[in-house]
Amino acid sequence: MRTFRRLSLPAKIAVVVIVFAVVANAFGAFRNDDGTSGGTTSETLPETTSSVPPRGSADTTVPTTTPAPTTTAAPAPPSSSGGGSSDPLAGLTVAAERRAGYDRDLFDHWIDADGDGCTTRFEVLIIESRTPVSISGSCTLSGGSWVSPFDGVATTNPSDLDIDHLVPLAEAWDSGAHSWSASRRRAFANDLDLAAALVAVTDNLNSQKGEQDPAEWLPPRAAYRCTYVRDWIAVKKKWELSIDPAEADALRRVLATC
Ligand SMILES: [Ca+2]
Ligand SMILES: [Ca+2]
Repeated sequence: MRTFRRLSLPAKIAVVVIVFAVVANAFGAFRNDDGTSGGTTSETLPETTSSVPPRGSADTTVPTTTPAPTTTAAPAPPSSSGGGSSDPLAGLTVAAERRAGYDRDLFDHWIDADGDGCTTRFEVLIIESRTPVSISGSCTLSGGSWVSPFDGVATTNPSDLDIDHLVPLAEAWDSGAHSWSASRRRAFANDLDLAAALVAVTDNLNSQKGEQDPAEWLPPRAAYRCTYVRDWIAVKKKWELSIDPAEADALRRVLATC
């Protein structure tokens, strides 16, 4: 300080200018080093980091959010599990039978619906004859020939044949007909529209079958059983009759062999 006092005014000014220049130069050096030197000062300068988002965090989060790999895992439709739609018993209700109140006379059967003199019984014989049938008098048939599907026995004598309700009247009652009107029971008992509903069969087999369903009785002719069971199902479906659990098992058991 003593030497500074001894200096002349121009010299002092020169010293001040030099000192100022050195200091100013030093500040300039710090600013230029911000981007390159990466010293501790660069981390504290807010100007450079404010315009650019925090790089470290931004750069790592972007790539993790842009890919969406979840869409490849989503489509997994197990719709190829067919089989349910091919169930031959689909649409049938499985329920316990209900016998209370049954009387065969509640089914008005063997009517002459079209008034031509031939009852339903004779209509079936005429339809199922394998040869032309002549009808005379009060529906007397001649010239017919039949083969009973239950046993394969052929006959030309219609009195050897019974007309079987494939689903017996009692079975129908047990599986839903108990809640029907009399006219619906009559329609069921005289169903000529569904070929499977009424079948001309050897009379003693019709008696043997009685009121039994496929869990209890099947036709003796094994080659016919698949048709018998399919026809049974067709009748039950048409008339919206239920099947009992044992009956359902029997139907499936037979169908598995077809
Ligand atoms: Ca008739
Ligand atoms: Ca049954």
